[in-house]
Amino acid sequence: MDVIPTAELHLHVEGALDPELLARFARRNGIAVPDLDPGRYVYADLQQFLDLRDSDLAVMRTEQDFFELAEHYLAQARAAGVVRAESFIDPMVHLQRGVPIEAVMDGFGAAFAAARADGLSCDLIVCFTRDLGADAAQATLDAVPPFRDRFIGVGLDSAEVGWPPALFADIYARAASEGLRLVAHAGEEGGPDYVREALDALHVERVDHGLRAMEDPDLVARIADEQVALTVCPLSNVALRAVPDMAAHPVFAMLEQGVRVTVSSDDPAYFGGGVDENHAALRRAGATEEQLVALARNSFDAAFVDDAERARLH
Ligand code: ES4
Ligand code: ZN
Repeated sequence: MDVIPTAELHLHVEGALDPELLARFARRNGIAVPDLDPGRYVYADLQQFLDLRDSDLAVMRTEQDFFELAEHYLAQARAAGVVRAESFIDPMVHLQRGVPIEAVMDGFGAAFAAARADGLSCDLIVCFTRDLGADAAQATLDAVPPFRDRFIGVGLDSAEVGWPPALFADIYARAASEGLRLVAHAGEEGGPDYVREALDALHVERVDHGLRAMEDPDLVARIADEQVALTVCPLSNVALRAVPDMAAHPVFAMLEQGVRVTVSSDDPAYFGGGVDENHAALRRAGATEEQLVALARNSFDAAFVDDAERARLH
């Protein structure tokens, strides 16, 4: 099956850390190689995945590690049909481990700049790790101005329940005033109220996941009416048990109800593959080629690019 050209709008670069890179970085940095048994990639919920991801990130120390991880994602993404990448990074997680912010921003930033110079449309989005709290998010926004040319927007990720969007309203207002684009994870674990709050308190331009918006018909009508994009990640949602199985994934209902829904891979090394594997899983669950092409068209419409670039992507 041919790859479907698409924009990948919901991808955590740290989630591309596969067993081969884990082993390479661990050896290079003199850290014990983690247990790489494939059984490690089974989760009861979001938190179990986040715990594994956090312990794996212990192998990442230097600017070169960050550069090679991003380079690896970008090469895989191109092969998977990605023609525009808007990719999340989580600087706070690395700063917490004592990695200097320069290693994170310059390593990731240089790999994205190199891919751009090589003809791939791609940009970074700095995420606030919501369960570290609003003060840490504020500190992150305070720390990144020297790297302002390396990213285009801010996002909000990690454990959702107990960390409602409104906690971060002032920080998002400041990010907006600095010309940054705004997105947030909402409605993956949290209910429809989290999605509504991301729209009303944070003024996000897209919602990452947004699955549980489907429980509230008025909210779905608004999202369809305003054409707020939802960046859903089918393999992630099944792996983290946000949905029972692929056939029951709300992406099908979203398309039927006129929602601007897109497909991305979230954390390709942890959930079973890139955007191409997500398309394949949707096909196996009954998605038609027309539906997959509609999802890709939505991704171009939802991308943070100018009109000329959007026309080129379409
Ligand atoms: C994440 Cl909330 C969430 N879901 C999937 N991957 C993630 N990486 C960081 N936060
Ligand atoms: Zn995510």
